[in-house]
Amino acid sequence: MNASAPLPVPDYAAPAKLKPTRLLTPEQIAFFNQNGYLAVDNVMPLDEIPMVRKIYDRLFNEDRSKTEGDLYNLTGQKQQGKKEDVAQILQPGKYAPALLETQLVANLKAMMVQLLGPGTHMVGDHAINKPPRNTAATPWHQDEAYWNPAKEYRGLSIWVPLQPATKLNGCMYFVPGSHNQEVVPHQPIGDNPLTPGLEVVPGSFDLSKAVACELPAGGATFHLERTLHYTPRNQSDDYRRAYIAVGTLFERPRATPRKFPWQERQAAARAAAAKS
Ligand SMILES: O=C(O)CCC(=O)C(=O)O
Repeated sequence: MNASAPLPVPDYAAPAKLKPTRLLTPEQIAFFNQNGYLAVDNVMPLDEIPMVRKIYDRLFNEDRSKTEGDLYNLTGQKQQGKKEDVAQILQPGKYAPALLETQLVANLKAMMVQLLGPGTHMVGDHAINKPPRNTAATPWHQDEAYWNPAKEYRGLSIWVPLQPATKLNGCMYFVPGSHNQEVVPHQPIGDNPLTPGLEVVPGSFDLSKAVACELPAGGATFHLERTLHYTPRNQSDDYRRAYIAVGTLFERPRATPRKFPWQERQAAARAAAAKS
């Protein structure tokens, strides 16, 4: 393979070679179905955390020249030579296939099936890394606001912190029951269409019932495609690392078309910036 050829996307859906060592309880599954989210204290062997962290940190540092094409500043415009305030790598498994061979991923694949049913498979992963004392939260959003408005989905994300996740360093917050809503109006973060991230238009949803999910390292939160969620900025002196696995039961054309004007604004702004 030529050194600059794009790396192939791994077969995320491939059955795990390892048998799951942890599964969800019927009570946890019932909680997820009712609330649209779930927090679990431990989804992986604790002795695997240092290895996963090492791979993770390498992707954002030593291997940055390889991951650059999939590395974004989620909450702002990427600037040459400037570190991201909220750094995101799409498909880290493409750059570090060893991640997909871990007991962690084997466990998450089994848990996805428990939550959404047979046929559910992993479709991708991402990594969101908040540097110490960063200035940006990941604002309130629904994941489906990022996806194709011509399709309907049943999907979930599993968010795994590689150090304890707290209110201070940026744990996940959810609005219980918000998975039952339609996709609410979103806009690019800060209303800047060159920002890749999205936020709920301020005032368009009642966030007063939000709950924080603090977790030990190697725990996880689970949420559906419409569950409203957010993480605050990292006020600690360490990185706040999260590995995220995405699973799908189905994605199919919608009977009624919809438009996500926020995506159209972003596409138009990106095209104009590429021309100038
Ligand atoms: O890690 C974060 O800051 C946000 C994570 C998130 O939005 C997600 O996993 O869907």
